[in-house]
Amino acid sequence: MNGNLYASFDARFLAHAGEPCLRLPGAKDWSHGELRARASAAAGALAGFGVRAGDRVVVQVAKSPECVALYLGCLKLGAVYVPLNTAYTPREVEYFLTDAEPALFVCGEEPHRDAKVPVATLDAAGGGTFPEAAASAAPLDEVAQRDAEDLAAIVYTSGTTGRSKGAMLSHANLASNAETLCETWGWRDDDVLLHALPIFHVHGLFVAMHCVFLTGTSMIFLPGFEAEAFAGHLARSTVTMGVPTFYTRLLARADFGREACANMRLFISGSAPLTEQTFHAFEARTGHRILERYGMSETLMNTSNPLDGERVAGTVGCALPGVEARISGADGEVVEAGAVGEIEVRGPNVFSGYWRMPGKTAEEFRPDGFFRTGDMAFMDAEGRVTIVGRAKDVVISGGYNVYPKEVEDIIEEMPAVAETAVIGVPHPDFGEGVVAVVVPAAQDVGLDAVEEALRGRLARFKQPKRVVNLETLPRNAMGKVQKNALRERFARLFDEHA
Ligand code: MLC
Ligand code: AMP
Repeated sequence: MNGNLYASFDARFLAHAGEPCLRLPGAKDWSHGELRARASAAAGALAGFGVRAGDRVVVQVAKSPECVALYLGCLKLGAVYVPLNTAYTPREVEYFLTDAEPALFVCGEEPHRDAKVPVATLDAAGGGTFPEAAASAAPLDEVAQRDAEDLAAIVYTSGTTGRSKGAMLSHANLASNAETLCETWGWRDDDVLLHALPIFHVHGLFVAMHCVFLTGTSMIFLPGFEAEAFAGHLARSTVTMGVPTFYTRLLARADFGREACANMRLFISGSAPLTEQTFHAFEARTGHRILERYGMSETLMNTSNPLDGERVAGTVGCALPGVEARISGADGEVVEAGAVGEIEVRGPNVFSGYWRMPGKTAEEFRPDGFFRTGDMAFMDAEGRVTIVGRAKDVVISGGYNVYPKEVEDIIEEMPAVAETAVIGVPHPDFGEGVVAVVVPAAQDVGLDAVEEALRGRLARFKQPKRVVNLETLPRNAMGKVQKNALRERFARLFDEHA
């Protein structure tokens, strides 16, 4: 048996060859057969660039059907796919290239730097040296033989120390999670997924697309999320997946309601907390109870509210079939039902470790194989999980993780700044908004000056949306900055936009 995830997709692509797979508004649809042919061509092109099974391919390109073919081509060839957020600056990308040591870097345009790594391009319109190579290379017909435990992808997640860690995901991790989700969410033969998420994170790349590939169904494939267009496409869709910002932006439209959702059977939310307020407002407006699930790059999906049973607002549901979840106290002992602790998970979905970081990997796993998520939660007697906060210092803005340490390190290089604490506070659009609390060296420091210091060094979504000046930062007896006190104090900073 071939453990290559692509082998499962290949069977569905063949079986549904004549049916649409990627529905592309304004352009010709790609059938399953066409996607299969494009994946083989991409695999052939990768081989032509010298990529072999086990090699990493770092990809930082705009969302396009050609990028989907590139991802599938990597799998087919047995290479390891390493997606990067398109918002990352060249300075940020440099780190990933050094760390991943890829055989090929596929990017939107030729980078202005000494290429230490072979480069190919793939632009937003599907042009570039990679598709050119794919058009002329001999397609790869064979699906590379892979062990299920072999690496399929490395997904970078930032670390609380500021250094990004590559979560190593195997074919087995991806396959087991995809199968479980299709089952849990009752994927139907006639389902049409509305896909507006980016495809450089696990949510859009694996959770959403794999449900389609594993069932031979189709998706309306949008380049990004724009509320009006999205609402329009719901009429031809049955399922969608989004971050909570999708739902708050839909609700902000007075013309959005039951009529737009008449064809829909399921709205799924994840990557950030869905507030009870949004859950109830969405139900009142559309009649749909959003199904919230919980996961992360390292573990793929862990828990889900039920398809048929009660979906409880503010909870992320129970552990998925085959996944074990438990709540542990600071001492590492499992706590009783209802008590808050760190959520730990174990199962075929859980990654094998961080790329070339055995020390970090060992720190995050318990001796019995449970992975420490860094999320604080409680579980009721039925196993239903409610996330209440995070043990890790991370802000989640519009579904993107921002690690304060990374932002603080650069702001503190500013001569005008004595010290800073970067926090996340409630934001009506992004759920949490990044705020820099700054102790100025002399005169107050403005947002402009901070933006100037961060320009080109940090992705825009990580940059503070507000800067607040304080004479001192609150500290505890140990000298540690009390971010909770700051979060409380500035909790209403973005209120005026509500
Ligand atoms: C964009 N901007 C953001 C932002 N997204 N700022 C903070 N947080 C964000 N998430 C900024 C841009 O830098 C720009 O700033 C301005 O907002 C407008 O940019 P845009 O590109 O027009 O934004 P928009 O398309 O409206 O994007 C918002 C969004 C997008 C919510 C649609 O962020 C998004 O698609 N988020 C999904 C993230 C996701 O897929 N997460 C899954 C991670 S996996 P300026 O100032 O330059 O104009 C995971 C595991 C799991 O978490 O469980 O799923
Ligand atoms: P990432 O590292 O980008 O994969 O983000 C994973 C993190 O997103 C998790 O550790 C959680 O903190 C958060 N997350 C994902 N889904 C949910 C959810 N439904 N509710 C609350 N937080 C979530």
